[in-house]
Amino acid sequence: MRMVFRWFGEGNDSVSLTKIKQIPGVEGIVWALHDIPAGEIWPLDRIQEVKKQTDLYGFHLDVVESVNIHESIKLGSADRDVYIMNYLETIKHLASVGVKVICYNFMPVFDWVRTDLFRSLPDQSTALFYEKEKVTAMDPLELVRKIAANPDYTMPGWEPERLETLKDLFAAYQDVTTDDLMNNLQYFLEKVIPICEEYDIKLAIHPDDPPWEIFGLPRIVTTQDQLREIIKLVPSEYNGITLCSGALGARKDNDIVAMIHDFKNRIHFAHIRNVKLFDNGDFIETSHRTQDGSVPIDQIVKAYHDIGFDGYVRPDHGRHIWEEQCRPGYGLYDRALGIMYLWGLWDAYNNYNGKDVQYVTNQLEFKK
Ligand code: CS2
Ligand code: MN
Repeated sequence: MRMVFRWFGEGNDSVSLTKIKQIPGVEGIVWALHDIPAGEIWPLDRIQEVKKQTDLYGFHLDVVESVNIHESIKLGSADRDVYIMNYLETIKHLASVGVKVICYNFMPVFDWVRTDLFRSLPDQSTALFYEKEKVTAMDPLELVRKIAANPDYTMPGWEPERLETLKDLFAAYQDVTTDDLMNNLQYFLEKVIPICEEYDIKLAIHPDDPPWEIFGLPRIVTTQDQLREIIKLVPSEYNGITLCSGALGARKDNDIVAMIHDFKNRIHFAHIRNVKLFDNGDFIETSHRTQDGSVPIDQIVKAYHDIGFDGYVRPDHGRHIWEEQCRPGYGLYDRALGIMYLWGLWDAYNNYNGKDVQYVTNQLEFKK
């Protein structure tokens, strides 16, 4: 596995590249131009600027997360081709700096949804929490009103400046079924995958988080069956998956180990993290360690090891520990601990024992 670490960019992340460089075995940065709205072309000079910054540290930029999909593409609206053309231009620009994998998602309206970004765990760390009942009971338009009245209620994706758009989007999705959404994904992939093949960039769809229907919006990336359907939409290895153990793991009936074996050649990016599930459907993110949550991280790493996985891996969300002030889920400490757990498992499965195995190491030659 090739370890990479998500970084939100200069001035946009509490974790510096210098700090990331000190985590053992990290070879690249997972990045994006977060200020470019979905559907717009990523300017070449902005991309090159990130390359310059990361080059200084010897990090590669092989993995982008995410080039977001414009809602018109997901909705199948009349203007979708404009945004697909823009997506193709962005792919070409990204190819020019050597990008190999683009992670994206096909969730209507929102990226991941949580009800509490800083829920306390018994050890006084905090983590992202999802209270099922709260979301089930929530009328999205009611929430729009609540946030408009008090921006403190904002959740990711519900930023006050987005509220008007949200209202329109809920209306637009009213009659969109899961079949429609799947067809719209197929339409998108049929246009984009040939360019991906030409420019040697693999697409990797991220599962829906949480992996079930929320706010009455259709969802198509929640189970092994749906993932199977998606990779069949366009039979090219460039049409692949970001297998996120945390997103998929929020469902008890998802067997991630089975998915790793099932989709092995199509997993271009692995997100590894743990979640603890409660009987009522709530879940909280935990440390990466198997025993702390409900997802068998040890077996997952073993499955990747068994298939000889040589793709990109990143720790996913972490808890907020040691009083770190950071973006929800994206602190340094717990993700770095997560990496060491993943390496610990991987190296143990490798049964290294002095054998000649190639390891990526950040350790520079020591100067005397
Ligand atoms: C999340 C998402 O679980 C995750 O990886 O942090 O924001 C993810 O980056 C996107 O859904 C991928 O498109
Ligand atoms: Mn993920």
